[in-house]
Amino acid sequence: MREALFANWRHVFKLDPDRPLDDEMLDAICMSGTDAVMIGGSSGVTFDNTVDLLSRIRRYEVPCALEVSSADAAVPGFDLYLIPMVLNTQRAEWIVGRQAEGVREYGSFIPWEDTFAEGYIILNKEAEAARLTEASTELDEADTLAYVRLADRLMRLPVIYLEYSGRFGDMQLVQRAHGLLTQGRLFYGGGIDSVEKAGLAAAAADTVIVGNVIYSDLAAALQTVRAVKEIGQPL
Ligand code: 1GP
Repeated sequence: MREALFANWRHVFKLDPDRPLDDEMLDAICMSGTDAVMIGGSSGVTFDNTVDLLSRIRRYEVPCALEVSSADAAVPGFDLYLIPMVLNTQRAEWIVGRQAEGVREYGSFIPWEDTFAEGYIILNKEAEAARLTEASTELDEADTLAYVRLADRLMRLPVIYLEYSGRFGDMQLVQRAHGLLTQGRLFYGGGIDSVEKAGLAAAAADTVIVGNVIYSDLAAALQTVRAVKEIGQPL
């Protein structure tokens, strides 16, 4: 098996195809030096708006990944497909149910070599993804680390994603989670809106995902790239 495309990604911008982004802003994102652009969102992601955004990003060399939350919006032509499995959901359909339906429907078209599971652990109860999936977000540290270990050691998932979307998380916890991993890569996302937070997240996680601030303060979003890259590796 060849090395996964994301094996060395440190910084990723996550774009929501349901939110407007003009050409100038998209140019700045794609030329920012980020390692990749990921398209994803908890709601409003459709085949059409995903195709539209992909075709605009394809003018650039930056790798482009699709986080597939709905099989209907699985668009061909991405460099990488990431399939979330929400480990702390109370509804089994978000662990493997919807994924199984997608495989049943599109199995023969799935580029398996470029498709990887992400073990999501959602820790912000206000996040749209937490509401949608009815995630048990009130986990203490021992619970959270148990999920991390289970994902890494038992399920051997290639990506373990600590998701605080909308709020900056507990970096000590993220760092401890990182310290437990033996084979998976730790993605962190949530509330990064400054150089300082980007640096803290980069010191704790393998890959830092920056989303919302793109739409609220593009200049601050762009500065996170350098802030992450300056921290060579998580501590
Ligand atoms: C969302 O983890 C990402 O899925 C990034 O979070 O939007 O809060 O930056 P933010």
